[in-house]
Amino acid sequence: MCLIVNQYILCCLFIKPMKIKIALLALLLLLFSFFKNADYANSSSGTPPANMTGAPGTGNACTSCHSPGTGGSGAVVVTFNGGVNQYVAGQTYNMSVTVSQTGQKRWGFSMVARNSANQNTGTWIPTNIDSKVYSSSTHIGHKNAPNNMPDTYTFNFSWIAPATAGTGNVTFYAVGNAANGNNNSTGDYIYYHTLTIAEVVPQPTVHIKVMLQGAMETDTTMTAYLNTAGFLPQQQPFNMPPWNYNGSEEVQIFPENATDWVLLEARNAANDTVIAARKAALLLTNGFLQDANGNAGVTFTGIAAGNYYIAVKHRNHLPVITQAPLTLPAGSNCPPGAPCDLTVAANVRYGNNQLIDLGNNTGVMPCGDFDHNGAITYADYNQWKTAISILPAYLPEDINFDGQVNLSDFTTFRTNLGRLAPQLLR
Ligand SMILES: [Ca+2]
Ligand SMILES: [Ca+2]
Repeated sequence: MCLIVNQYILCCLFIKPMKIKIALLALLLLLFSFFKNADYANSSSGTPPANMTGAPGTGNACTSCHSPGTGGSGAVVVTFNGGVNQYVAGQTYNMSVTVSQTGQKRWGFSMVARNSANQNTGTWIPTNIDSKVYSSSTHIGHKNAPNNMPDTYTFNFSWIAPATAGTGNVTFYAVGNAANGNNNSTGDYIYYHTLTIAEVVPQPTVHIKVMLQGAMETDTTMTAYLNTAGFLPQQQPFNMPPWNYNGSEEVQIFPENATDWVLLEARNAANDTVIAARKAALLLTNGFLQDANGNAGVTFTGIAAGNYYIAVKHRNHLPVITQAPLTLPAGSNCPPGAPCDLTVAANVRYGNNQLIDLGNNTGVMPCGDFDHNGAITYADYNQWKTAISILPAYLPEDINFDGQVNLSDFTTFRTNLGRLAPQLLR
């Protein structure tokens, strides 16, 4: 007598009694093999097995079960970010995997993302019921392999790039199965595809507008006298207490409209006492800033794109800080009145107390903090008094930017006695 179970033919006719145990054992082995195979096919259509993506160190073992496996006319194609194969740390991207082969109708895939050290990187996010994350979140693959979809099928999902910058190139290793949907592992074809994407490290540039009370030449313009007179230092001047900033910012030829140097701080959005980065930059007569290299705006190094409070410090004016964190990079300019416009009191922390309103909707940073301690006091007055009559130069006590220290500086200074910067800037 013979039994036909799947592709197996089990015969037990004419078996002698002493061979019954052996025959039963053989039958059990065949049944085990059948159920194991059936279970495997079933589980693979539910979720693909791990480590079969073709990534280095893993097997291309889909073809060990699916046959013929190779030699098909189809393909699997990984698409990242609409074909823009670049990413920024921490950002979320749309991805897809398309498996195709004319005549086939059931579809599966599995994929990993690896850095240049072949370590899994980033985070998979399924966005549809046809895909799932598995194998300790390292893989994304099909869920209940879609069936009765002729010729091609596309899986869509998302991938979140690693949180911090510096990962570099990331390679996606994908395997696709173009199956015939016969509920068995026969008649299926396996394809592989790798796609490498490059990391882009954004330039966290900010565009800020500020005005210095002592430098105002008109209601809306500051003087460039210290520049035209040749007094501006070519190297940034904040390499002394209390700033102790050792940046290498240097200008060979100043733009004609340079007023002075300022020091910017990017502060942590979750804790505004934490300084994430600093940069010295040039303040122009129209209130905008530019980097020492001539580029518009101020570009920080060593920090990722994101949200930061921005503080602006000057050698003899009280510092200010933005009311809210700004998102960096921040476009190509600072539109009038936007949160980056620190001539508007509403955009400055305690702005109505910190800025001096010139009466034309322009708020300016108060002058007179000669000793740079964030407070305008009699200590500043005493310092000014002893600085009178020295030769013209780049002087902390020269608050009206004419290169000299005399009564004209005191006239402006005395009205500011008692003013304080916010505690976190002192
Ligand atoms: Ca002071
Ligand atoms: Ca002066």
